[in-house]
Amino acid sequence: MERTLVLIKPDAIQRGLVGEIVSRFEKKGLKLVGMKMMSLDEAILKEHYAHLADKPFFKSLSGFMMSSPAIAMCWEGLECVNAVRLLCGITKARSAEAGSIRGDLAMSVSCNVVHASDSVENAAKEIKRFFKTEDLFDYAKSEYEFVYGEDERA
Ligand code: DAT
Ligand code: MG
Repeated sequence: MERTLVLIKPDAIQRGLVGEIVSRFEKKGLKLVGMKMMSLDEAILKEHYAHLADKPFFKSLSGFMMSSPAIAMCWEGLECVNAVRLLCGITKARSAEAGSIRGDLAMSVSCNVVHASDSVENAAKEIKRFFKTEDLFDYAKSEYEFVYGEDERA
């Protein structure tokens, strides 16, 4: 099964949306394998948003991400990198599809409540960036019998 990294951004914590966001992933049938609240610093944000380092909004983006704590989560499931991106919706929240997390809970491009890894390759790098191996948990999830067909569980 794949794993992906999700960040609950400072705006979501300030707005009291943590439970709502976690619940979306739980209800989908994904397995939570790691979770921690943390203050992000410039070093981790430079790495995490390296693809945006030369953008004019980079400074305000990192300022926003450091404005209060964030919550890092690792979710597991079949092809879950793509499934989680779909659950989150597109970057510009006010244009994101209704039903998605950003589409339902946010209006902004920058304050868009969540981050999710955009590829299997980046998910592996991002999980390592935010979690030590011992902070990730392997356990059986009893509901898998009803979340997946037999062939999908193999
Ligand atoms: P996503 O978070 O949907 O993967 P991204 O990787 O392109 O989008 O950008 C990372 C974050 O940077 C995004 O969630 C919000 C911020 N951002 C992106 N484009 C922006 C813009 N034009 N103005 C302000 N913030 C922006
Ligand atoms: Mg991205």
